[in-house]
Order: sequence, then structure tokens, then C-alpha cells
Amino acid sequence: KIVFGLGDTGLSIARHLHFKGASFCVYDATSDPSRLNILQTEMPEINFFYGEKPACFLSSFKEVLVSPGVSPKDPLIIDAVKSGAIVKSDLDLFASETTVPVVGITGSNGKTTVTELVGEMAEKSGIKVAVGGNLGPPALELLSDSPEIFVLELSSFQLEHSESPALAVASILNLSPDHLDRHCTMGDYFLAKQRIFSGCEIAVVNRNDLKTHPIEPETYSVRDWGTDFPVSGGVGLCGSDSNLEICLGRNSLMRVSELSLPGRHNLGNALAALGIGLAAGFSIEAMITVLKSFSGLPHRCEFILSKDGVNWINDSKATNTGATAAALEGFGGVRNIILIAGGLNKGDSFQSLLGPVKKYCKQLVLLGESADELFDLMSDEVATRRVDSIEEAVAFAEKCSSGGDLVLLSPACSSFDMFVNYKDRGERFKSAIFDILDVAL
Ligand code: UMA
Ligand code: ADP
Repeated sequence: KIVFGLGDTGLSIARHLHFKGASFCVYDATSDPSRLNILQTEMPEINFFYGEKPACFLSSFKEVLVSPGVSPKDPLIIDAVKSGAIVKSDLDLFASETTVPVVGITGSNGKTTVTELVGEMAEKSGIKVAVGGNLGPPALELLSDSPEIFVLELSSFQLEHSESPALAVASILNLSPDHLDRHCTMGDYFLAKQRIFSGCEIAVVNRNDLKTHPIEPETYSVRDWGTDFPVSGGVGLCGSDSNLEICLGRNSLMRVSELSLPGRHNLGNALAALGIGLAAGFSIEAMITVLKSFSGLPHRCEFILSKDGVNWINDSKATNTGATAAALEGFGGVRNIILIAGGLNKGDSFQSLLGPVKKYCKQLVLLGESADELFDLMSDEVATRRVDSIEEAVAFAEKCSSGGDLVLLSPACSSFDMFVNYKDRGERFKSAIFDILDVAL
């Protein structure tokens, strides 16, 4: 066996195989991968290979245990498959090691939020739960917790390498363009997400969005949620616009105004979490309590402060156009948003943002590698300024804002061109706000 990639996932696979007494080695394209020190300390006898290798490098191995960041189109993987090697993910290994129910959640946006929500719902229901997957820690690291249920966030990268996750409850929350630099087409991206349903017992879907449904629904038991009235008895909304209520069939559970999560997209996340929790058998009362108190995670439409009538919001985790559109639609009034956007484009077209930007933005502030592309597309429609740093963006936004405005960092791009990651970008944004607005932390 060979473990391909030595990041968090590769290390979790190596630890698992080592614990099982299996014979294996590890390969990484780089000479000094992030987890090499740990591998060499914990498992000094394991052979580590690195650097560029000929396409046939993996062909002598019977099993290749691959990290999510490795593309299935990598010549090494293509050759290994041709030579008859079994290519497996950490999820495949994980699935073969547990008989405890596993809930899996994927989607283009909202995965981490809903996974954390569902985890809290399980805990509040008195069920011992382990939460991880794409949000970390990797699934295999959770086995030693011996929980009564696992709740995993699953990315398209993980699912693409996975044969059959065999989940007790599987859900696709939504689907909009993301990671097209890896998946090439929306069709491929959709098929990668569909793998979440392979071998599952209950599929939880948005009844109004066919992209979240299994291609072969007759194979599974299906539960649904939606932002309309649940005629067929699922999770949904009832009541008038001024007094909307979350309901299960005809039974009202709570008022929408009692939710702590902000924005319309988070109402969808709350309904999805409720649908998933019901499918997993959690207590309805416990789930309602959690929905009333869970106010969201840092860097996701996170309210920072209000000064001189201007609200400042950090949505650094918005790394695709779907997330940025949701923030604009969730918070926008009449052209009152100063939007700070741009970064590393993951292969998405920004065209779909043009409508919401025209409708809600009074000013665009652009940074990062995609600033020129965004400028060319948007500058005829809205006042646009290019800047070189997040600090310059905040200083400029402060100058051009007035009472009733909202300054929103929601980049629609990943952060790696200028920052360590989205957290670093969000933290730098927050520090700049406190410095430039001269507000004590
Ligand atoms: N590597 C190669 N060849 C390649 C690609 C990578 O040798 O072609 C090596 C790299 O040199 C590196 C290692 O593989 O040493 C990294 O492996 P990885 O990219 O799979 O990263 P991990 O550290 O194992 O982290 C992965 C997820 N990363 C990706 O999917 C890119 C983490 O999600 C996840 O938290 C972790 O497993 C635990 O489950 C990160 C992410 O950005 C946060 N995910 C994407 C997202 O959320 O949008 C999908
Ligand atoms: P993921 O794990 O899928 O990246 P997160 O919960 O971390 O999802 O949120 C990432 C970004 O997506 C944030 O900007 C957040 O505001 C936005 N978001 C969350 N839920 C949704 C949704 N249902 N639709 C669109 N955008 C969303």
C-alpha cells in the first residue's frame, strides 16, 4: 500500500494503517510536506518518497490511499488505475471501520455551518457525537472518540475519490459553481457531489432544487426541506411574511424571527439541519433550542461592529460567487453596500454577480489576482476602485461610507494569492477595521 499526499488526511491514513500493523509507505510531490516531522517521529520505520516521479511510479502498488487534494486526473493516479491498483480515499477506509451511523453533509456553500449545527443538535439530544471531515479533524481521527454518531462535512474532492461512503443520512445542501479549476465542468462537479448518496439509507434534499436530489431517488428513502409550505409533510415554512414560522408538516415549531443565524441563506441552512436531524432521529425540542442559540461561525457573514451608522461584516469564507451573492441578497438595501472582493479565482465566471452587485452595491473595492477581471466586468455598472492591500481597502471603504451603509468583505475568491488562508484574510480585515476606525478591541 502507498499513502499519496502527506497533509492532514495522509497523516490520518498513515496513523490508522500503522495502528493496524499494515505494511505501507508514503509519497508526497513535495520534499517537505507539512506533516513529515510527525510521520518521522511517530513512525520512523515508514519509507517516505517525494518529488516528481514517472507516471508508472504507483503501478507496482496494490492499493493507493489518496488525499483529497490529489486530482484523479493526476498521471500517477491514471496509471495506477490502468495497472489495476485500487485507489481509495480516507472515507472508504473510515466506512469499513465503523458500524456506528454516519451523517454526511456536502454542498457548494453552508457545509461547515450545517455540520456544526447538526453536531450541536446531536449533543443537545444527549447523543455522543464526533464532528469532522473536511472542516477537520479528518474522519479517521474521530474513530478513537467512540461516539454514538459521526457528523462529517464532505467536500467534492473527498467524494470524488470515494467508492461508497454508505452513510446513514446523506445531504447535498445546494450546488453552484465552485472548484471548476479541479472539476473542469459543472457536470463533473455535480457527479462528484452525487457520490455522497452511494449506499446511503436516507437522502435529505431541498425539495425545490433538483440539483440536491439523488439521480436515482427510488433507491433511497428521501426526506425533504424547503422554504415553502411542506404539503407532503417535510420541513418548511408557514404563516405570513411578517410572521413566518418553521414547521414540520402542519405543525409549527418556532418563529423564523427566533433564529439567531442572519440572512436568508442561513434560513435554508437551518431548515436543512432540521431535516437532517429528523432523519438521524434527534429530539425536536433539542433541535429547536439549538436553532434559537446558534448564531453562526467566524468569517461567515460575521458582524464585526457598527460605527456612525455603518455596519461592518466579515464574510472572508465566501470563496465563490454563490456565497457572495447570498451575502449581498441577505443584507443589501438600495445600493447601500461597499463590497470588498477579489482574490484567487477558482475557475468561476463572475458574470452571475453582476446582477446582485448592480442592485445592492454603491461601491466596489477590488484586490488580488482577479481584480482586473472583476474591474473589466463591473466598472461600467458601479463605482470601482482597485487597492493593493486589505488595509487600503478598509481605509477607502471608511472614507466613502455614510450612515445606513454596510461594508462587506465577501471576496468570491480564495485567499491564497495574498493571505495564508481565509481565516488570515478575515483576521487582517478585522484588525484593520479596529485600527483605522480607531475602535478599542
Ligand atoms: N499533494 C501531492 N500531490 C498533489 C496534491 C497534493 O503530493 O497532486 C500533497 C501536498 O504536497 C501536501 C498534501 O498532498 O503535502 C496535501 O494534501 P491535501 O491537499 O489533500 O490536504 P490535507 O492537508 O490532507 O487536507 C484535506 C483537505 N484539503 C483539501 O481538500 C485541499 C482539507 O480541507 C481538510 O480539512 C483535511 O483534508 C481534513 O479532512 C481544506 C480545504 O480547503 C480546508 N478543502 C476544500 C474546501 O473546503 O473548499 C475542499
Ligand atoms: P462551506 O463549508 O460549504 O464553505 P460555510 O458554512 O463555511 O460553508 O460558509 C461558506 C460561505 O458560504 C460563507 O460566506 C457563508 O456566508 C456562505 N453560505 C453559507 N450557507 C450558504 C448557503 N446556503 N447558500 C449560499 N451561501 C452560503
